[in-house]
Amino acid sequence: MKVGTTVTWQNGETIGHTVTSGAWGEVNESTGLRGTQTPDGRFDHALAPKGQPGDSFSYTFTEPGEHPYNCQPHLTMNASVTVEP
Ligand SMILES: [Cu+2]
Repeated sequence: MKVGTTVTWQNGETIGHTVTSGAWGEVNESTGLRGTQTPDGRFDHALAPKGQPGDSFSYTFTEPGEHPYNCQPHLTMNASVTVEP
């Protein structure tokens, strides 16, 4: 996706999650659990359970590059957004 694109995360589950920006790594190949996480403060939103206020979060990416993020309480929830110039 291009710079300036807004991404919306929508919680489709009845438990809370977070959308927390920052590098993560050392994922265990058998368990999927990440070994490191380094929040960078770009965004950190607690997603409420589905159907409750705050169950979605939007962020507009203004810088190209790879932007990793994770869910703080769930060590297998690791992802990234790639932004092209
Ligand atoms: Cu989660």
